[in-house]
Amino acid sequence: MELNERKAIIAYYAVGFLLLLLSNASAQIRYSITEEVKQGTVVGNIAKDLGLDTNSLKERGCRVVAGSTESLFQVNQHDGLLYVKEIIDREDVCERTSPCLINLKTVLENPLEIHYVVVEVLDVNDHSPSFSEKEARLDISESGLPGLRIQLQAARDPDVVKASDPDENTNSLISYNIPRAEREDNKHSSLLNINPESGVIVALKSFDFETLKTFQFHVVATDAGTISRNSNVTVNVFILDDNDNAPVIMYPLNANGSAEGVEEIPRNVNAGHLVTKVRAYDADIGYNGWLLFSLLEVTDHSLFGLDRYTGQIRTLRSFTETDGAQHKLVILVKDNGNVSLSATATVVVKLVEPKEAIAASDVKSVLKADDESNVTFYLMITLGSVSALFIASIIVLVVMQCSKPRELACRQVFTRNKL
Ligand SMILES: [Ca+2]
Ligand SMILES: [Ca+2]
Ligand SMILES: [Ca+2]
Ligand SMILES: [Ca+2]
Repeated sequence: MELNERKAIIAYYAVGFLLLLLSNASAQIRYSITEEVKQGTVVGNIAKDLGLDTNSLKERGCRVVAGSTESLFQVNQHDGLLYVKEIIDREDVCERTSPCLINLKTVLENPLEIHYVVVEVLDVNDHSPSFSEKEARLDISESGLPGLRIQLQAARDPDVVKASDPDENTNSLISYNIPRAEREDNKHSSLLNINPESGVIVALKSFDFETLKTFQFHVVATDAGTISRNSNVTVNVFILDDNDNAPVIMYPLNANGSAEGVEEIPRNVNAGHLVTKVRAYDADIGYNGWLLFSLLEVTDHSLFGLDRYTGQIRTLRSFTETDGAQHKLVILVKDNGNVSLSATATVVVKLVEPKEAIAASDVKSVLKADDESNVTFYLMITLGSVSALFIASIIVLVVMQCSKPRELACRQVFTRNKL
């Protein structure tokens, strides 16, 4: 530090000390007011509390100053009352500091007189707890067990907690709850509990993605002010899929429910002949439900091929005399979950001689022809009945006309019939 600078600092403090000696500074006085009071609200009587002559206040230029900033208070030079110059927001002046103290100096001149005044601004519950977002997202894995704990975003309240006095209202002490009415109406939110102090949500049971994908509920944050304030957040819950379903074989499926089937094909089919298609279903989604097929067992690998995506089984070559008449294939169907689940299907392929195939085909044709002739027979009977009914209706009409007293009508009918 330069010598000149040191001299300047020493001179500054010396002048300050001299002014202090010259001035008549007294002990400080202390007032308190609540925030948000109207302009003009009286804080205290400075003249009375400091023992000043009210008649000389104006003459001596009595005023209050608050450091370098504009004072929020003003003194009346006629009666010495200190009053609020503008509305004070405690959260703006002191943020979360407690107590909130504003230091003022009451200054009088001729002779210079300085008095220190401290005004404490008391909190009122003028802020509701608030969540940073109006909506929150909660992802819950369907594999989450009951008792799963999920932390919800904390709500904030700019008012202060008066921890020094537990009996006093605590304007920013927040408690959380899920409204009772909502718990009664929304069966899904009744499956959740919330810790009132921490806001931690606890799942009372596990969820099943396959039956419930999403639901919504509200969390209310309430402060502990004498007249409490609250706000709420909408929580959108998304149940996340897990691989909790194994593939289910839809075909082949025999009468007792096992995934086994027999397929007969002529021995003379060419390579590429479609033997059958294994069909399977998985209730999960995405990779957890994406199925791949593979041959787990096959009597002859050169004979049959399996499409890993479609489950189609086709012949790979023509059959020869030496190929057996029956082939067993075991197909593995696997999903693509992280821990994959699987099922198996068994297909027995029987090779039948072309003659047998033709014979089987002939039997089918005969049955089909029989069916067709039966249909024709029933059609003829129906047509005959309709025609008979029509003729009978005409005869009845003629008889009715003849039975009328006017002969002319009868003659007319006969004449028309002759024509
Ligand atoms: Ca509050
Ligand atoms: Ca407040
Ligand atoms: Ca699942
Ligand atoms: Ca699955």
